[in-house]
Amino acid sequence: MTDLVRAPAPVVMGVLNVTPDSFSDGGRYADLDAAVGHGVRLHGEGAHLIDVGGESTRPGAERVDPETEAARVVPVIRELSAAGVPVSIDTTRARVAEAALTAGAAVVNDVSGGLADPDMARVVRDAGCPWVLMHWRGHSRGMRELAHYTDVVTDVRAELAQRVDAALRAGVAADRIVVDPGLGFAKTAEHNWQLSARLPELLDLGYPLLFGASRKSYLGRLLATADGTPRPPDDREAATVATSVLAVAAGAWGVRVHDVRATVDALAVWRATGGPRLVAPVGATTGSAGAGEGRR
Ligand code: PMM
Repeated sequence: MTDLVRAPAPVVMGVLNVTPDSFSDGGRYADLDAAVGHGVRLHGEGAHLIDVGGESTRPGAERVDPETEAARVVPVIRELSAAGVPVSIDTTRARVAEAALTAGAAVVNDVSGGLADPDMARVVRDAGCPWVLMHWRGHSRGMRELAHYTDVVTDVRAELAQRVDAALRAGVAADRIVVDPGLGFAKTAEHNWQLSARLPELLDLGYPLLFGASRKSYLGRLLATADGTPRPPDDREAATVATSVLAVAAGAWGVRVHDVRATVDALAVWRATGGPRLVAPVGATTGSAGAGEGRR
């Protein structure tokens, strides 16, 4: 698993939320068999990693206690690992990460980039596992109020660089670090489009970059009906696939998606075309059609 960070091909991370309330798949995989079955299916469809989460991070979500979170994810991770399915644990809590790693998880995906729990760096360092540091400004309940930037790309880049420095200072190896712009986390739709359009500025940090746009509400707003009704999460797949291909073509290391098959198929087309890379014109900004006051 350790070479996953250096994988030459784009890494596809399949989302498995073992929560009652995630915005897209909440409640669907709360039962152990359903969760394990879905994880095995996503792996069979080509996901390199199954990202198991036990706490919803949708805007406004209430927190769950660590025991509940661990009780949701640990049995699923144990079974998936026993079935040979590589797993990442999507948590901001060191205790939950530790329990997940013991159960067989190979990667820690921390949407707080190490900010939420000061003990996370120690857990990751001791495990020697890859650590996804996502850009984050605060827990879901209050993150809408935190979506203020001078220039979102410059600010996210600087804040991610701080998280990387903190991880390195804590003894985490540089080749274990993956960064993530955190689409939808304290970001308006316009912020998400800016980050998507200017990924090379984030890639310039020098770390592999994970891109998580799948089914997020800014895509629903982009595809809204004439009267402004957002496209529902399950019907944002074609847009999600487009984000995956564009992100990988811009140089992203990997994508985090709900519908693995669609993205794997699209990336097969990209690869067969020779893996063309987008080169952003200097000073390019976004065409933010449909972007409004959305989150994610
Ligand atoms: N988004 C969500 C949860 N975890 N992890 C990373 N690294 N990047 C993301 O963008 C991200 C994440 C929220 O989406 P979900 O509710 O569909 O899991």
